[in-house]
Amino acid sequence: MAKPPAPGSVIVPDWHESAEGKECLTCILRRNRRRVFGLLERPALPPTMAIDTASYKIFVSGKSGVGKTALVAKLAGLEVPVAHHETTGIQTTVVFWPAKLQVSERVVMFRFEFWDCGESALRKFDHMLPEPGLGLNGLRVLPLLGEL
Ligand SMILES: Nc1nc2c(ncn2[C@@H]2O[C@H](COP(=O)(O)OP(=O)(O)OP(=O)(O)O)[C@@H](O)[C@H]2O)c(=O)[nH]1
Ligand SMILES: [Mg+2]
Repeated sequence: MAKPPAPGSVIVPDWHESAEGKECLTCILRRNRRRVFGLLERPALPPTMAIDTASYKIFVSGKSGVGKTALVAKLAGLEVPVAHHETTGIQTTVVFWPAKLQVSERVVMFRFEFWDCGESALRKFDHMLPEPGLGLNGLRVLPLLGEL
C-alpha cells in the first residue's frame, strides 16, 4: 500500500491568508462563521473564480456516545454539544473547504458530506459497517463520482 503523504505536503499552508484564499473563503462564510449548506446547496463563487470541486462522502459510525456528532460539529465549525443526545437515524452535514494544492498549484473546493449514523440506524443498516478487523468505530470515505 502506498505511504500517505507527509503532513503539510499536499496543500499550501496559510493559503487562506492570501488575497485569493480570502476571496474564496468569503463564499463559505457568513458573519465570520462557516455558512451551513444543505445537501443540494453550494457556495456561489464569483464567475472569475472557476475552481473544481472534489466531493467526498464520509460515513461516521461507532458505538453510542463515542463522540461522532461532536467530531462532525467540530469539523463543521458548529457548536459542539456538551451533553449526549443520541442521534436518531442519520444526520448529514455538508462542509466546504477550499484549499490550494502544492503540486498542481490549483485551487480546489473540497466538499465533505458527513453521514453521522446513530447506533439504532446502524443496527438497521449494518451492511454499511466497516469491514471486520477495522474495529467498530470508524470513518469511511467515499469519493463521489462526477466531479473533478
Ligand atoms: N471530553 C471530551 N468529550 C467529548 C469529546 N467528543 C465528544 N465528547 C462528549 O461525549 C458525549 C457524547 O458525544 P456525541 O458526539 O453526542 O456521541 P455520539 O457518538 O454522536 O453518540 P450517538 O449519537 O448516541 O451515537 C457528549 O457529551 C460530548 O460532549 C471529546 O473529544 N472530548
Ligand atoms: Mg450522535
